[in-house]
Amino acid sequence: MKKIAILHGPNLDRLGRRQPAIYGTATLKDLEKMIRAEAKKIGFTVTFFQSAHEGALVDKIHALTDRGTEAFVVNFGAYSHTSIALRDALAASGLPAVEVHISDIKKREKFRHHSMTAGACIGMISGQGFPGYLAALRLLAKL
Ligand code: CA2
Repeated sequence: MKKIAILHGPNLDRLGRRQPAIYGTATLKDLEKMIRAEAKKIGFTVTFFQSAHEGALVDKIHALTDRGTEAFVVNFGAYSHTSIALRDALAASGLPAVEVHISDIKKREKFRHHSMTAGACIGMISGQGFPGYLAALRLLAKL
């Protein structure tokens, strides 16, 4: 059974409360329920962590790596576009990671088109809504 950590960045705890046209009406809790159900089907155990703080996410990647996590599914929110620190933390973990974006970042403002952190991931899934996270789990299941 693979141990997977799902990391959520800033503002993802606001899902379902604002901007439903972009992010839908379901909450982070709903998303985690969906992920848990898919993980159970595949035979993964999942843990979740959300923070608005870049350093807290970096520290969590290191701690989870040291405690036996085997892969990551990450949506670092706006930090995806800027954070060399998060990219380095994922790379330092040596673990496979899949980056997910609920919205299609290529179809939004230009400043969202590039992901800094995707460079340390084995794949990026963007614009599939919440099912993108399930696709990320299935991708990791193939490794
Ligand atoms: O599409 C995605 O998943 C994003 O990672 C979401 C981030 C955004 O900064 C990225 O460019 C793309 C934003 C997180 C969610 O923000 C919300 C804001 C208000 C209400 C609900 C969510």
